[in-house]
Amino acid sequence: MNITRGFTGRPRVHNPGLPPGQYDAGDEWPVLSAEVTPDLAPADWALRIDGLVAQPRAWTWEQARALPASAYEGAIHCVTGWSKFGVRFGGVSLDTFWDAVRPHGSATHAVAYSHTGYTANLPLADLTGGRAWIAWEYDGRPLTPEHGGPVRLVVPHLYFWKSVKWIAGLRLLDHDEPGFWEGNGYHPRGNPWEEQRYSGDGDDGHD
Ligand SMILES: Nc1nc2c(c(=O)[nH]1)N[C@H]1C(S)=C(S)[C@@H](COP(=O)(O)O)O[C@H]1N2
Ligand SMILES: [Mo]
Repeated sequence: MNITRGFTGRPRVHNPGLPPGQYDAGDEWPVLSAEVTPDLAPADWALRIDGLVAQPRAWTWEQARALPASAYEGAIHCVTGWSKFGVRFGGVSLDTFWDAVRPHGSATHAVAYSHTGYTANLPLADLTGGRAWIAWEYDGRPLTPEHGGPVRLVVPHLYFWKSVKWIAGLRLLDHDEPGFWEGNGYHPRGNPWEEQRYSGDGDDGHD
């Protein structure tokens, strides 16, 4: 064992679930919001999916809650450095919504947008295959407003800035269009395992 005198941080235990350059936030769940937390009641919430789809449509809270339940259990990774393990988000898989709207073959990317105006761009491939959720529960409880309640997007295999809080909709496009952070120098894809923090980091933005 290697002990460094004067080192006051938490013990460094090798954790294979920790992407490069990240630390384990433990029980902490920091709040990161670029905007003021909106006062959004479930009755005022709706999700709209449009753009390059066969059947654009919107879901109210009641309609979304009636869809088959799906949960994510695992880790989340914020680009500022913290990762959090053993989180549990409950909601509906985005695949269920794609089945309803039927994306065109030409759709390659999505812009996810918040009721506040915050946006994030994502390759459509990162939002399919059981890797993305529309979530309203955390640890079996309603998602709190500061963490995106009543409903947020959860895309845990990418940096958490992609997981838009107070999600209002997804628009499918045939090209990539930078969102809020991506337009401010962050990476278009944001894969934590490739350390794609800033534009130009890591590989070309594909798997
Ligand atoms: N609407 C909205 N969604 C957002 C953000 C934001 O500022 N506004 N911040 C992003 C960032 S950088 C992170 S790390 C996570 C933080 O979620 P949390 O506050 O629940 O930890 O939300 C993401 N989604
Ligand atoms: Mo973040």
